[in-house]
Amino acid sequence: MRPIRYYYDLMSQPSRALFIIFRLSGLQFEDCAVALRNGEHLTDEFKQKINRFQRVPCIEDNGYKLAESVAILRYLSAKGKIPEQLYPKYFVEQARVDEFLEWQHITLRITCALYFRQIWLEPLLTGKTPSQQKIETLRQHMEGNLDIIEQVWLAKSEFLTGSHLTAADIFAACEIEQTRMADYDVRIKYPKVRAWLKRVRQSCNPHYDVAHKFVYKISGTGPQAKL
Ligand SMILES: N[C@@H](CCC(=O)N[C@@H](CS)C(=O)NCC(=O)O)C(=O)O
Repeated sequence: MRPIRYYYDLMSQPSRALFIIFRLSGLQFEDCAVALRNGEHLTDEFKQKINRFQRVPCIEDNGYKLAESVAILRYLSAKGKIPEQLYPKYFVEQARVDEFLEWQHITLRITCALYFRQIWLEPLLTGKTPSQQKIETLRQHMEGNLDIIEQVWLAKSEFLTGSHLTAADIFAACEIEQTRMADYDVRIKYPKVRAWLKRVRQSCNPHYDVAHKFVYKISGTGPQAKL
C-alpha cells in the first residue's frame, strides 16, 4: 500500500486545514502541490485523472479519488488515520464537530473567502478595485459570522467545540487567516477570536506556520504582527 496522494495548494484554506490535520496525525502522504495561480487544476488531465470538480484539496488513495475537504477528513478518520482528539469517534462528540463543519461552509467560509477574493484576488486579476460600498457590505457579511464565532462558538469554551483542539478549530482558523491577505485584522474587534487563534496556532505548530507561510508572506505580517 502506498501513501495517499494529497493534492493541495497552501493558498487554499481547506487545503491548509487538511495539511495541518495530516501533519498532526502523522499521516504519510505523497506531496502533490497544485499551483492554482498557474491554472494547473484547469487542465483536462487534472479533470480526468485527479478531480472531476477541478478543485483542491483532493486525494487519491490507491486508486480511490475523493474531493471535498470534510469528506476527506471523515474518510480518513473512518480508516483510523486521524486521532480521536482531532475528529472524535464517539457519535455525540463527533456530531458537535460535524455541526461546526456543516455550519461553516455557507457562513464563515463563504463570507471570509468572498472578502479575500473580492478585495485581494479580483483586483490582482482584473486591475479593478471594488467600491467602498462593496467593501463595506462584504465586511458586514463576514463580521456577522465572526460575531457568531465570538459570541456563540466561543461563548463558554476555549476551543470551538469544547475544551480541546479539533478539526473544527483548524478549518475555522484557516478561513479567518485568509483575510489577513486582504489587510483585515480580526484581532481588533474580536478579543476571544484573537486569544483562540493563538491557542489554535500553538496547538498546531510547527505545522500551522508551515501551512501559513504564503499567507504570512503575502500579507507582510508574521503570526505575531499587528497588521
Ligand atoms: N467545498 C470544497 C471547496 C474547495 C474549493 O473551493 N477549492 C478552491 C480553493 S480554496 C479551488 O480549488 N478553487 C479553484 C477554482 O475554483 O478554480 C472543500 O471544502 O474542499
